[in-house]
Amino acid sequence: MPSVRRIAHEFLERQGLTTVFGNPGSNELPFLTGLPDGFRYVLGLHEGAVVGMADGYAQATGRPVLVNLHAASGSGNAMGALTNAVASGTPLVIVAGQQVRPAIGPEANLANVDAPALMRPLVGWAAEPACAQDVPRALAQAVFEARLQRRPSYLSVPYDDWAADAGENAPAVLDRWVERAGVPAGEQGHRLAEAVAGARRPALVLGGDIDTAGRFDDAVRLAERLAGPVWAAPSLFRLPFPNRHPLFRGVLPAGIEPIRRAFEGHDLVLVLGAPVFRYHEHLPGRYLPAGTRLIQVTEDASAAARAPMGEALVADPGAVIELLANALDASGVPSADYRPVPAPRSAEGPRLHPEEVFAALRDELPADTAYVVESTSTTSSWWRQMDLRRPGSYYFPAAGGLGFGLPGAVGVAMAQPERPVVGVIGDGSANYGVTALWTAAQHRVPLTVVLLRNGTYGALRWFGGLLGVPDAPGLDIPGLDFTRIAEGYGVPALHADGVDELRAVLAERPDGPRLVQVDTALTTPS
Ligand code: TZD
Ligand code: CA
Repeated sequence: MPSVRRIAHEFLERQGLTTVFGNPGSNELPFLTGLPDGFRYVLGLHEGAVVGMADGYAQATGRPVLVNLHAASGSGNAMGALTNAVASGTPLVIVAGQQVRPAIGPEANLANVDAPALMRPLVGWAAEPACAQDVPRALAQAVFEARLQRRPSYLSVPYDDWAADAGENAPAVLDRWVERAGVPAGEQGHRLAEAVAGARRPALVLGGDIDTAGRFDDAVRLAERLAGPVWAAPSLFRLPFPNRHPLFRGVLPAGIEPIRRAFEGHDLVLVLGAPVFRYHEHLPGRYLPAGTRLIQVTEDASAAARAPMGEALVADPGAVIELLANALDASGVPSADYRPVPAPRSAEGPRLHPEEVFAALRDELPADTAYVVESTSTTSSWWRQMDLRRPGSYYFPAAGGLGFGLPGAVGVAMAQPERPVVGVIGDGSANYGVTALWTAAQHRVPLTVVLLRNGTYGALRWFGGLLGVPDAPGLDIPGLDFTRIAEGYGVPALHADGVDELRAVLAERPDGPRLVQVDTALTTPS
């Protein structure tokens, strides 16, 4: 009879989960012995970076990814990063090592006392199998739960289980396949199409899920047929629509009152692939203007159930886009006239305005560049200067937890080595996931990190003003030189002194990782 480990490895191989992001400990070693040839273990030096890299990799490949963490301490280190993976619906399959079964009760060192409870409520499913023979089936469940729920799952496995005999039924799991279909039934689709076709002034709100699902171009087709304005959902983590398209109105501000204002005059708001809504700043008011009907289409049943207003249909928003685009006639606005970019603002003194940096990226990098952004005070500068027309062009920490950007960029670049990838990272944000630079160096990941150094937590200074807190301590971060930090992790780095030097450096096409630091002036997010 094969061992639990043999069956588990073969199952992962058949499901295509052969790239493992991890940081191991003693409990995990028995799972990692005898990995078949096709497996690749991507070592991260801190679990936050491990999850950030896996998140970027899974988002860019569109597939579940295996993450290997060490017991309670490693899982705990990963949890901040997991908040982002939850909000972006990333199917991470986390397998953590547990002490041997007889040592858990007495709480021997490295026993994860109640492993599933530790990870709830973040993960969609968490378990520790009741016996060794249930490990292969439970591993399969972890993979399918992550895929079906589009949420990380967590499996804790006592390390003595891996060598155990799997039992005669274990191979049955190897042939399992689980998928979902999310097309609305005829009557549901008909009603929705009628509501949309009958609207006088419809507006579209698109969430990051649209890009995740590969429906960026289909969304353009639908919008042009609707011929109404398009917003991106607030707290955006992927760009679902070309940001200079004539119908695009930008990312909705993440507050109740400004969203109501944006919808004024629309009889129908159709929200596709987003929660309603991920507000951030508390700006109270009425949710919707009087007479505005809101219909949300999402695959996430919880997002439908918890919305505070509106109607919801739990269905695949991609399938709904197709259904609606086919139901509407094709007399919409053509997409020819994309809005021009304004001249970048400049700053006083030697520092660059972030708009000058972003204009340089826009001009010097190819049009299909993927950007992973974690720079918080520069959001409005970013959208003023960028011209993103391709799917998979933009990633941002989905729950606002810093530490996704740098590792996420490494993961995206590993997933798409043929596509230019740039991390746009603040001097505050960089520190939360900085060890990912080492992984990038070891794997020679083709990636440019543009490090914006303004010497402060810029967004928090702005928030201090909003909240009437002008005197909070702990907001400045002087004395950081990321060229030396990067070199220490094995990544070549340079400091660009002016916009000409920056543009010249960005025009080069390196085949490995590099970091470009630039001093920038403090701006506000909006
Ligand atoms: N810790 C974590 C894990 N996530 C967070 N979001 C914060 C702290 C709080 N925080 C923000 O929300 S923005 C920010 C912090 C510390 C400042 C980021 O600084 P930066 O970017 O240099 O990356 P800006 O452009 O200077 O704001
Ligand atoms: Ca900063």
